[in-house]
Amino acid sequence: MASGTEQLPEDLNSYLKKALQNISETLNGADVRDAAVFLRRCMQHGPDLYRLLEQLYGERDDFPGSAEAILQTAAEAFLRRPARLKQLDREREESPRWYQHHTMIGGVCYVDLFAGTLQGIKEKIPYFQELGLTYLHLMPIFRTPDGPDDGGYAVSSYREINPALGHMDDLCELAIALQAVGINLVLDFVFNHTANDHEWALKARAGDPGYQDCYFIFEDRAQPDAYEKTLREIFPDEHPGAFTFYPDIDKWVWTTFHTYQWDLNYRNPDVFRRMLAEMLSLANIGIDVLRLDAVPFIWKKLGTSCENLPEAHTIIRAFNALVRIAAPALIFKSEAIVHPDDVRSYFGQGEWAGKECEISYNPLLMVQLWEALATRHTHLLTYAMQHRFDVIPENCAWVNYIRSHDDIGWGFADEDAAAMQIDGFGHRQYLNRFYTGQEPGSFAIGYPFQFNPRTLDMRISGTAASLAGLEQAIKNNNPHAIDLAIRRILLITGITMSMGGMPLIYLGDEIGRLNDYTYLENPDTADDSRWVHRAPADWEQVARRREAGTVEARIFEGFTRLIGLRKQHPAFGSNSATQVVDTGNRHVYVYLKTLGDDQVLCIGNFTADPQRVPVDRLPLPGTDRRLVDLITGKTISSDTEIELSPYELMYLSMPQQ
Ligand code: OTU
Repeated sequence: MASGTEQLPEDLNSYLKKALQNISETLNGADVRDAAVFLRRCMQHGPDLYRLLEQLYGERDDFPGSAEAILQTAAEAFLRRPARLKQLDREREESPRWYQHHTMIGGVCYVDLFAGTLQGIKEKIPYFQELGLTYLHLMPIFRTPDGPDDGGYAVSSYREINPALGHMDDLCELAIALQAVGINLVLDFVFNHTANDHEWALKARAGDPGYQDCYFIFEDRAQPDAYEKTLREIFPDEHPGAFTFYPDIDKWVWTTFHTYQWDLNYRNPDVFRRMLAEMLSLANIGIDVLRLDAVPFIWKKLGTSCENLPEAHTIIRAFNALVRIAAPALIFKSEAIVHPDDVRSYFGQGEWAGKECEISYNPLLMVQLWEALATRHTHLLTYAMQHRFDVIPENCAWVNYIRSHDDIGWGFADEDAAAMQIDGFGHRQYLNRFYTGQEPGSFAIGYPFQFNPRTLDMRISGTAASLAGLEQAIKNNNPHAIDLAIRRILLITGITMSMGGMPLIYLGDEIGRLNDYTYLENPDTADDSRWVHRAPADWEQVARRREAGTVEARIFEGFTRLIGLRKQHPAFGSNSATQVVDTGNRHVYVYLKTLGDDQVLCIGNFTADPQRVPVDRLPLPGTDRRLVDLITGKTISSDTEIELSPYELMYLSMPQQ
């Protein structure tokens, strides 16, 4: 074990040598070129990996043996990697930033709800192509417990597909079919917890101490009570605190989310190694992006919130280094729905910038868009984006979205709100009232999720269309209100398409899917309002996208127009500059996108009234004021001000200098 940094090089050498000796036998069976590739990557990423593993596990007696075993697991996975993926590895090692391209368009769905089975998803490929998708996230598809399974986020086996959806062969076939048409496949890596009937949990429940050490299992309430002093309650509706009593073992188990989701103990290097094996076996199916579910929670320490701890980052860095060695075509997407500073930290910071998750959900943009729609004011949105958008490592990218399968929690920074003279707590209460339809003038139909009577905290469920006013407008049979709702949806969607990063469509939103109340009839879902926005696809409704004048056609055409424009404009990709502009009009949101010669000025009106923006407040280079709106094709006639209709979004093309 290393006792000081001055000894590191020697230790590192002996670690790499020993580890490589161990795997040389395995590699002997490999193609000479393959073995050379593996060794080259070990030399490149091994030093980082060793340092990271030493930080995590160096104090333990089983170090560095545990670190050698980890590299051995990576070598074994590398050897099993199919030739077509090794080819992709080579391509992506040469041009690693494929996910930043302006042609990237993401979609996400549940397999069962969208198309029944994996085979069904394959049959929907033409639909994905019609939309222009290049990234498809299928929500959890692995075996889960009978009964409630948190929409698949309680995984019983990472190697078996949920039999209702198909088999591993179907997934492999689908991965190949998607690759053939240029659609990247994205799956969840639910690695903070397993289901309580995962093989390891069953062995732990049977009393095996080795497996009990894979989880956090306590004899009595002493430790749980001590931890809970500083923990946030995540699913308070479901169970208070973070622990669940299991009578069969007469013990308390750490369950951050549902009672049947057991948190994994990454203080045990064997958990790290086993989960690495699961991760790389997913990579070897041909997964392009792994969504790291609930990443803030993976390390626990007494006396802390057990969220976003430094070791959580160390684990991601170590996993990333191992992926660069064994399956570099794969990238990570961070799912951290926390304070914006913490969200950003999962891209990696300082010397680790760009070495954790290459892409990340952008929950801040999402909540700010809904915030601006409710308040009809853009100053908080503008301020937050000025400070927090264009500040990520250059090899990274935001994933911008308006809705996901989860709830909306008002995760703006209280500091940002305060800078705009807004009280964060009061503002969240207002937004909760607005989106549950309790605020006068609200257009939204949404529902509370996980109301916590102690903190008064709650989050919001509902589809994008219902939250944007479409459900209410249709109920009231009000064509004007329908028009406004469609404009709201297209306004915020158009911002996610153009601001920089990759847009992600929660499939169903492209045809204005409304809330669905049938979940209330099913005891497995009735207690979780998120199911209101998780309805089975209605393919008759989807077909109406082709009937001119229907709501579906209007929304779908809007989406495809925006997607088409994104695909034409390199400035809408992730490697362009974003200048968010305060124009003095607090009802419009303005940003300039620039990449080389390509410049587009985007202006969105967040009110149901017309808005005017003085041209001299806009960052227009030179004196040539001939602007064309790419969305409508219209030329802007006035050279003193730009007028926007209700909720209008313009993509103004800038004259070439
Ligand atoms: C994620 O969400 C998933 O997206 C949810 O669908 C799961 O229920 C959950 O993990 C457990 O697997 O709290 O309300 O900071 O906020 O991981 C959603 C991240 C959640 C958490 C997030 C979690």
